[in-house]
Amino acid sequence: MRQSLVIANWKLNGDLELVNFMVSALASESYTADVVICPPAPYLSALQQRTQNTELAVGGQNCSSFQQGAYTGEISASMLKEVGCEYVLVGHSERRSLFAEDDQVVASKLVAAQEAGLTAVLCVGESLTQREAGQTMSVVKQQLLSALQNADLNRLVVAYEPVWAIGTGMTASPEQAQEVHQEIRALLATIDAQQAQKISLLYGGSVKADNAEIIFAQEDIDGGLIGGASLVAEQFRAICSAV
Ligand code: G2H
Repeated sequence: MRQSLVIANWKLNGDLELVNFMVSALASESYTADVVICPPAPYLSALQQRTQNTELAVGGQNCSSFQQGAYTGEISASMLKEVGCEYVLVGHSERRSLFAEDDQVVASKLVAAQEAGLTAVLCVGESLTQREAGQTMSVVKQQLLSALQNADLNRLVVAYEPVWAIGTGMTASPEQAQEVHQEIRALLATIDAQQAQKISLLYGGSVKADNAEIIFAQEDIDGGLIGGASLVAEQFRAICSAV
């Protein structure tokens, strides 16, 4: 049986007040799923302190592919680990499109994350143009396999996030999402058939309290990567309980 997982991706949102508020709002309940919060990096330590003695875990939204050195503005995976992170997102579409992260950069960040002892949450997904051109599976395959060349499948979560569904209010139908998740699991099985059955696969893209349950009910979907709705306590609590 796979571990279900819900990850909050706050992106460039939130403050110390939200850290305190969300921990109080979430920690009072218990969930079947593991629940992870990825705030902006300056709030990681505060979040780690507030979540001690709770079941909530902490994750980073990004890490450097470098371990240390003259790389102004970068944050290494081992630094994330030291301040209490267990997870880090790698290859989110906003990093790919807005910060020019290509498959090679994503692959090196993923290795850096795993070498530091973090579980890498690899994000993959096609644009609307690519979906309409019938390229969904080839894009996902390219992003997935290029990122996993030197990866440890024991420290891996994969999030399928169709770019056209991110923050747009458009969600993939449960069938569309399941089709791609099934394909991702089949691709993982070409690397390691046994481990592929154990890797948690998440769906992301405009997941809300009212669509979470039907998406999470799909056979190969083990939870979600949640953006906008993770900033609203009642929404996110309901999503965590929908797994
Ligand atoms: C996709 C998702 C979180 P949202 O980026 O990673 O954001 O739920 O706002 O679409």
